[in-house]
Amino acid sequence: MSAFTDLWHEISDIGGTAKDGYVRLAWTPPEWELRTWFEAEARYRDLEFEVDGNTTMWATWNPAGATGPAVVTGSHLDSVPHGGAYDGPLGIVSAFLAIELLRARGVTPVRPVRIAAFAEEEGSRFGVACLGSRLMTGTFDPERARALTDAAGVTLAEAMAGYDFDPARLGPVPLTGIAAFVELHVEQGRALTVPVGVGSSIWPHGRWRMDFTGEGNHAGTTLMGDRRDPMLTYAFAVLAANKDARTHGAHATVGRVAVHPNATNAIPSRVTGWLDARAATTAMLDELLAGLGTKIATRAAKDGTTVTITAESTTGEVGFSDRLIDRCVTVLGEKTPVLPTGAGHDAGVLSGFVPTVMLFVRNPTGVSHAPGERADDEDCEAGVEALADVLAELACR
Ligand code: HGY
Ligand code: MN
Ligand code: MN
Ligand code: MN
Repeated sequence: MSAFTDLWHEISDIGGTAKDGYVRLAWTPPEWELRTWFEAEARYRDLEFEVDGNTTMWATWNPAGATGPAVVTGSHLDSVPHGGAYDGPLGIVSAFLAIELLRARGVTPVRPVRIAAFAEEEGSRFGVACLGSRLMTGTFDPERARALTDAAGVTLAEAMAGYDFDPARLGPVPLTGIAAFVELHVEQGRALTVPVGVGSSIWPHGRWRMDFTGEGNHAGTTLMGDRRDPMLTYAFAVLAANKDARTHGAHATVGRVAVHPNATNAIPSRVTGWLDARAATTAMLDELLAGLGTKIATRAAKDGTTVTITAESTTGEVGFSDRLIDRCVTVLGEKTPVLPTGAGHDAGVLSGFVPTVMLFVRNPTGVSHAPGERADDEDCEAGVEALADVLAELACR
């Protein structure tokens, strides 16, 4: 077995279901198990371990003579519900192994090299994507974060406190200690046909909560013409989002819905749908949202329902550091593909504050956020080598 398969298998059962992927939500038992693994791994590898106020875990290689801001690599350990194994953890496992490789090569960095594992990257529990990195960079209000609730009504503050984390410590962390951030991640479509590529940019994207209200009533006795059914407005919104995304060359998805009272024989009184929308430019995304807002409001008036659309989290256009992209391509070979992605990442949040770049590892299925997400071991090994080469380039001079 390779060093990669060995370490990968240490976490491959954590949060796994028999046939339906991984459920590793922030501040839950499986995520805690991953946290325990991360800490043990850091200590075993003689890296300094710490957890900051946003519950980001850090493992630092600080060899004698290393000074100044660190080169940081890392990703996240949480997953979407019933997601794949690679989205997030691949960047963490690769980071430990890249440091191992650099040590084996006798490389001595002049700057510390740190691994970061950010919390609630998927926003699968509390709705806000990249919450840990947003809090760190001061782009999300800690007060608002503490009050976020999950599907069971548990607040984020309560969820954190359940693991003895102090919610009062949420908030910005000085970024002056970071010279550069490199996130290695599984590629999430079919865009990469060689083992490793370099990220160029992230599509602007966001999440919008759509609340539809109508009148709950009996399914058998309410005349069809008397109904004020929010499910109809919701269904219209889903179809309109799909249709308009196609005409705008954008992506729109409604992957989550809540219905009240959720009974087969009752016209619902409330439906909430969550829209995820992404486009190549902010102008395209804004145009898509504006058009949809108008169409859905018109439809609601016709249905006798109401709709309110609220942004839960948004990320503008992200372009990674040209200088870092050039250095990655120089180190990895001039033929290395440089590609954009429609997926969001902590790297996207950090790129507004520190020089940032991403490395992508080929995904042979093109599936992500689902159990079919894959990366071949050989490609992951190539990813570790690439990350080690890039860290050496950034941390040794
Ligand atoms: O949703 C996303 O794009 C990311 O994987 N968090
Ligand atoms: Mn993801
Ligand atoms: Mn991810
Ligand atoms: Mn009845």
